[in-house]
Amino acid sequence: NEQQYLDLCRYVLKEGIRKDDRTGTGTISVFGCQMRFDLQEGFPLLTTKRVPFRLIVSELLWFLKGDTNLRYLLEHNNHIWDEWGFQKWVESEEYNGPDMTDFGIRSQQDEEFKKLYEEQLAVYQQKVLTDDGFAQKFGDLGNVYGKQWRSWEGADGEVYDQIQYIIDEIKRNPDSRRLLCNAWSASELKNQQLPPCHYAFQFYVAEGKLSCMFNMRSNDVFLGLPFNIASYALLTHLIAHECGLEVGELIYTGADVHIYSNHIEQVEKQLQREPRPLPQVKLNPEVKSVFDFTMEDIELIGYDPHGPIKAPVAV
Ligand code: THF
Repeated sequence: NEQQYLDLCRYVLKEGIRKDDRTGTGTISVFGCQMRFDLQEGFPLLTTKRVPFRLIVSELLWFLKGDTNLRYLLEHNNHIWDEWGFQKWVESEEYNGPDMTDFGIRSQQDEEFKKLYEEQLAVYQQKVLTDDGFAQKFGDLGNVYGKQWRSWEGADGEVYDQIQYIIDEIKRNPDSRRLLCNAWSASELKNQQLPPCHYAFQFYVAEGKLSCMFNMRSNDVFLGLPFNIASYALLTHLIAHECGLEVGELIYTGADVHIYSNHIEQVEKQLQREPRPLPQVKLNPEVKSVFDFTMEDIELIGYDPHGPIKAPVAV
């Protein structure tokens, strides 16, 4: 199971082509990959480095609430999206602190700047948490995943809940080939701090098991992909739970699959490690609806990973 991820890392290191990117970091990249995880074999959270599961849970619950504001994530001590909201603030008229142009790349190259950046980021986080007006204006990432999943605005002016549709349809017509959620909307790209990376996913029911395939246009193999696999595995568990199904397979399809040039040493370190048995996820049986889960209702059992490996995120 995990071996596939490690093989994908090896493949990108070996065959990847040097390619510049939006963030100015540089990547090695391949185009077009697929992996399949049998969810019956265990929960696909990497064991060759510690992956912070609680961040995956709070991010997924945030999507499922239809929320797009960082406040919820900050309340759960989840900082994986901070940079994208921060960017909105420092590029606005209202920001009058030190110049933060290209803060992502500069904070990695310049120690002095990094201090200034961390100060400003702390100010930003505090304001999002405590100032409602500020949070509304600068804490919101725009019409990102939560909005598209739960309140898609149709060309007809109606609002569509794609997750509810999938659940209703699985219960009514499990053989459906339309169990699909699309987060990519041509008319919304300008209203999103970052266009969706995992832009669509589809479910499939056979022999009492729920499978899921998710598609990624762009994928950061070292930092993002371990999160994305675990997130869609968990979503599959939640929906299977509500619909009274077992879990089946999780299938990943990636397009521009890349390793950032400043993650290569970390990947090589990880590749030295032996995978350990996979953990299991346990859901509170009292909770019926996917939308009612809280952090406490989702438990990870038997996770015994190797140590964490740190790496800078490209913004
Ligand atoms: N941009 C880039 N460059 N990579 C991504 O993976 C990514 N995402 C989301 C949006 N833009 C992206 C954000 N998801 C981490 C994990 C997922 C992220 C962003 C960052 C991260 O830094 N993980 C650390 C732990 C961080 C912590 O403990 O706070 C790790 O070691 O796993 C892909 O969806």
